[in-house]
Amino acid sequence: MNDTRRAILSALEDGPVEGPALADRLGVSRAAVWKQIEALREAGFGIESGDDGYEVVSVPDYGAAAIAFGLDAPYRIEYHDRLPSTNDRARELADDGESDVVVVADEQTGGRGRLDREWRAPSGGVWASLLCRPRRPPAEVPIYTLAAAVAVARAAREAGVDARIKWPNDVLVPAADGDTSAAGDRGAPAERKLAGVLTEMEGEADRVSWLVVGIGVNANVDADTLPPAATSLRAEVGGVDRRVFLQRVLETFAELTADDADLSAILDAWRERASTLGRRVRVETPTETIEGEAVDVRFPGALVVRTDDGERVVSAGDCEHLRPSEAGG
Ligand code: BT5
Repeated sequence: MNDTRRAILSALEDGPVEGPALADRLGVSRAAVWKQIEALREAGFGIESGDDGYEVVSVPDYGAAAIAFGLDAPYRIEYHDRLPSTNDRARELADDGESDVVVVADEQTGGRGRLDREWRAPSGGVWASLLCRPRRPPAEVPIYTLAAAVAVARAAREAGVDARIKWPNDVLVPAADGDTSAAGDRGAPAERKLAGVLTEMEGEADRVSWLVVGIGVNANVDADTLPPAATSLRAEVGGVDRRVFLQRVLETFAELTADDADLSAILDAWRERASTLGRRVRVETPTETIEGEAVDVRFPGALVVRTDDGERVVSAGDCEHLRPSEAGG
């Protein structure tokens, strides 16, 4: 999309504007405005011209211009119908020196989870990677991942889904009564995974160079195209407006991580939506397995686990929710 088109859309976000005023504001001719309005109509925007001027009356379902239209967050949107992985594309943009860009794809053919696990990403999901350059030390990066989980959980709740966060950043939905197919090997209470977050970064000891927060939400996809313990917004509530959903995620993330924001407030927002706190958990860290009751989360995102040998603070690992009866083994 060219700059004039983007400027026209931004000018029309708050209501109708007359053609001549639009031309003045943008410093282009009225004919140029007309031409770009036509191009926007061809791109799927419903734009009426009435007594008050041009007015946007409908927005395309999805795509860069649609997501940017009305977005209250300082990010540029780059959209692709299909990519191997939005995180990989965001990393390329990082190498090019860019920042504050969100790469969005309708479908990913090589989606990645943590530790190089596969992430299924069929058409219809919300697959997005946000590239930014926070002025923070790398040690604080986990808090951004938590912020992304909070943002997804909040948007999902607004869509009517009982979304909860499993430490550190999975968004889960309790399975319906009697649904045991999502239970783990050890028959843990059934919760289905709605979304995951993959954060990647590059930095030096005292400063992050770039940060890519990859967010994957099973939005308008059928559950049978996903792994068995997964669910989707479609399966839970019959689908959502992906454009509005992603806008809400990005807006919450931007608000929580703004330069002047108090990052510890993210922990409160996370606690409010946590499924893990108060539960018996088993956490596999790179070096050991820790079992006990998850009692709190601590800045910048560590889990505090009360074990038989006292409290342990775990900063990274895979967490499994256990049934109370599984305590001790
Ligand atoms: C995650 O990893 O949960 C991070 C997922 C991040 C995906 C986004 S999409 C946009 C961006 N671009 C990328 O390439 N990635 C990011 P992890 O906690 O390791 O969970 C991975 C595990 O979840 C897999 O081993 C499967 O068991 C399961 N899984 C795979 N696809 C899934 C899906 N669509 N929904 C739910 N679970 C899934």
